[in-house]
Amino acid sequence: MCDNKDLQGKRVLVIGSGLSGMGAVEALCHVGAHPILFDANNQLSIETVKAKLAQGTEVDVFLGELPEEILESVSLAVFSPGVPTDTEFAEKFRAKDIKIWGEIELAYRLGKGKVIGITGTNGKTTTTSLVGEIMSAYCSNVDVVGNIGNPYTLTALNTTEDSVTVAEISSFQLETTERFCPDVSAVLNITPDHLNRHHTMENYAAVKEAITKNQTDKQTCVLNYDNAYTRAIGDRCPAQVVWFSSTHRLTDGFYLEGEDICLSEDGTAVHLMNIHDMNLVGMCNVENVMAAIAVTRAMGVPMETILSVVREFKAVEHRIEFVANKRGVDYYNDSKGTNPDAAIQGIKAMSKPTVLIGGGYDKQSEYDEWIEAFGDKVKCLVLIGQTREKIADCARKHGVENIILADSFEEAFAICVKQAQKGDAVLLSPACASWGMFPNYEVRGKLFKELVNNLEESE
Ligand code: UMA
Repeated sequence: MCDNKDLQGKRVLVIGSGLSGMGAVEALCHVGAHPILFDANNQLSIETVKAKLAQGTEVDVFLGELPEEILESVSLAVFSPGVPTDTEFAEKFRAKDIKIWGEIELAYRLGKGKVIGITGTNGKTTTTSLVGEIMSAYCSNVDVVGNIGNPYTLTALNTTEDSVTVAEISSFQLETTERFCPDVSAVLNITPDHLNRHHTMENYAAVKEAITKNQTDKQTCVLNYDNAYTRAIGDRCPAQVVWFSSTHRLTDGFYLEGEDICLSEDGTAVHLMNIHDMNLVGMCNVENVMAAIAVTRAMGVPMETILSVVREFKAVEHRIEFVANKRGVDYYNDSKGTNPDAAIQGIKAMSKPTVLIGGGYDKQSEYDEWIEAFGDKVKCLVLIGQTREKIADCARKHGVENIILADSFEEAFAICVKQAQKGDAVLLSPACASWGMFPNYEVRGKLFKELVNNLEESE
């Protein structure tokens, strides 16, 4: 995998000074390349950007406009995930035959050992964390990296032949892969998301499929049998496919029968575990668990080890996370419900009348299916952000009457507290990204939890 020598002495342009870009700069310095860092945000200062790097990291920083002559001196650019690849800016690189890699391609080429790559519209973080915990119970030297918030480039250089890297990979990150080839890949589901970046579902699904494009029949790809897009990948996939399904009794693969997760292979079906033995709620999590079992089994982990970790595993932060019961009301943080499909899982997991906070950054999603999933569970819909009017119109069309628009997150929360009565639930599951109001969904979720925890027990 390793072409460190190819990078030695090379000038490499890194675009974006966020988590991913900083990881790329550090890794490039370690292998003796000369990174140049560019960020389009002219509000940043060179000093603050440099201060984010480890001491001794040598890098030239350019902000705002990229000087044209830089393109003459580089043959490789590393784009951060948030930088689109179908723009005039990216075209300039292709016109000059400058290769465009991203975090995943760079780190993969620098790393050693086994690699697991997990993608999908929803469930990536939960599945990646669970796979990480199962692998850690089986072997040492496990790194959990990627979209989960830990740049792959920061761990790749410390890996050895015995290492296992578990990477959560977004569609943004897959756009810039070239040779990336995980030993085990998984595509959990593909539903509409990020259409402002990928434009069509076909483009989006094709980018997700890239996770398996370089695999061979000695490697494994875990796919969801219930999703039309992931099922179609099975027809073209170069790897051995392992299926999972929560709606079909498969003759070959992992499936749900009543409340039991089962495995059928070579004509024999075995019961693995009851879904009530896990500490996670919602059908989405049953699917995530089946995918994680399939992935880790393909990595050779004994089933007893896998199941004992699954039984102990708790929900990841911001994913249908129970925060507290205050004044008889249950508060749930599903800030990671950043698209309608994820938010459908959030509302489906509620069993009480619910006051729901929705809205945020506009990714040009459609909200009908999400609102249809409310049934008669949502007693009040509190809307925030850029999409609040669009969602309100859609909700009215579907007969939702109690809709309140708020100007800030704090105001939305105060409305929820007023609207919720003893025995109700308040759910933050916005169906939208947080951008525009927050830097990311974590900050939004943490603010929600802080507001809940600051509530007095009694009025
Ligand atoms: N920038 C430019 N030009 C552009 C766009 C951005 O210079 O055209 C600059 C911005 O000014 C900013 C920097 O790039 O300074 C931000 O880069 P980024 O948006 O790629 O964010 P990072 O901090 O590098 O974090 C990225 C991922 N972010 C996105 O995909 C938007 C993180 O995923 C990921 O954890 C991290 O790399 C490490 O891999 C977050 C995310 O929101 C969690 N992911 C999306 C999702 O899950 O839906 C895909």
